[in-house]
Amino acid sequence: MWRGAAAILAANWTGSHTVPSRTLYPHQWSWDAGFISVGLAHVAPERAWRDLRSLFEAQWPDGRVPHIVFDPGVTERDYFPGPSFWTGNAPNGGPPSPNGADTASGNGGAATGPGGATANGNGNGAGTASGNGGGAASGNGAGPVRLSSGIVQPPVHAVGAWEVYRRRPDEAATEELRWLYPRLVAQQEYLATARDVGGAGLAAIVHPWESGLDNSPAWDEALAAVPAAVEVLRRYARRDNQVVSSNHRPTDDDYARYLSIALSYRDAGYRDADLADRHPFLVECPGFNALRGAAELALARIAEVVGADPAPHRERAGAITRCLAERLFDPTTGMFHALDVRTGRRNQARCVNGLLPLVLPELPAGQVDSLVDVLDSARFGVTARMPVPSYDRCAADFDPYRYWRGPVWFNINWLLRAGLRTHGRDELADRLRSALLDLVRDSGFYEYFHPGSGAGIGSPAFSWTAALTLDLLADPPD
Ligand code: 2M8
Repeated sequence: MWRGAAAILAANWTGSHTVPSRTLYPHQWSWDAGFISVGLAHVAPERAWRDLRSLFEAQWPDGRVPHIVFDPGVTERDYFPGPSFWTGNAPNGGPPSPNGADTASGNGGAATGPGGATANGNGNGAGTASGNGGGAASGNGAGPVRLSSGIVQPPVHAVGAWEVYRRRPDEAATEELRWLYPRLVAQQEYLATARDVGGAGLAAIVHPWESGLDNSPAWDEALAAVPAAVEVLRRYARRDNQVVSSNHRPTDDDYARYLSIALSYRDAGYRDADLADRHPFLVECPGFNALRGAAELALARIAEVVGADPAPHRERAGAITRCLAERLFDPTTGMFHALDVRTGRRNQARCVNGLLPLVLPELPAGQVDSLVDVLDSARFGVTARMPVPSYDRCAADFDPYRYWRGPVWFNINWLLRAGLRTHGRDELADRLRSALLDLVRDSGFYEYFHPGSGAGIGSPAFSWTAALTLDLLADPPD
């Protein structure tokens, strides 16, 4: 299994970064890169550092780390929505030309990023509206320009960087941490300020894609209020449905709304000022915010290595934990729920992101007990065979095939196992680890898995499944 997982990571390595999947996701994805680094730490730490550097070279001047950094060598046809959609450079707003990736650059001059990073951005610093929309161009001056999307994903990179460092804490790794630290801090700062739309200390996501759990039922209500950009979708061709079955992916209706939200953000220059007045989708996700907290704790450790003050990071982690505990926990369901900032309502669906606050060590003991009960109940139960599904098994609309609406995902389960260990629930954590390893042993390194049969779904050679398998194999129970 070890060799199989390492081979997938090697095959998905492009020379500067790892793609999630050659067939389905041929660019670099933000939170994938964080999980991938955790696995690369065991087999190729130099690639782990390069991967993280690649991503952060594309960081925007305002601190945001884009959810996709596009590979200029990949054509527009190989992934939708590609760079011309995000930059707004598709001719007349129509379908992108195959050469869009090559022509969509040149939006502006160099801007100085956080920590002295130089990014050839397009002036999308916080608060500046750029008529040309987003799609920051990355780079340190060397190599081709890499355009990006303008939205983010959960900040798991500090956790990844810390894992890579602690597996081999030599001078080269310390140097990498010195380079990354100010950039990771800027990423956190962006989320803590520009994205605190609700004003309570939690970051709001502006698109379901920012959660990483794209079509989770957690967004259904908020999404229903968004107009569907049916005409826009019609002008493009979805690529995902040509690669895997459309029953295993978000629906066209979902996509029409995803495009509508992305266009709204893009056409406002990816500005975050006044989001509450104009943006159609603003939701506080418990998973996203729990991972912000976990990032602060990893930053505290990194700060100690690079000679910075760890105390403010620990304080921020504590503050995020308190906000989550007060604002997103529902005692009637015993778990956390996403809050729609536009309506002030908490979504009632029981989704797996509502269990992720378990990664926070200072979560009140009563909430920890409650999450563990839900996790081990019939809704999410870790049976001897199966890890935790992405949605409540007892829900009427539980769908064992459709992406984040039922199937089992490796990255989420890896985080839940870490959370269980944080709270001393070792027996359950060990069961989860065994179930995850059984799954890949029987089915392969798939993107996601049927929560009943364990059959693999989506991409068959998926990077974070391979990476986190390596980590589980290297980390047996005490
Ligand atoms: C999926 O999301 C992308 C959009 O970002 C897509 O469906 O095209 C999600 O599973 C997300 O969490 C993941 O990071 C990405 C790449 O693996 O794919």
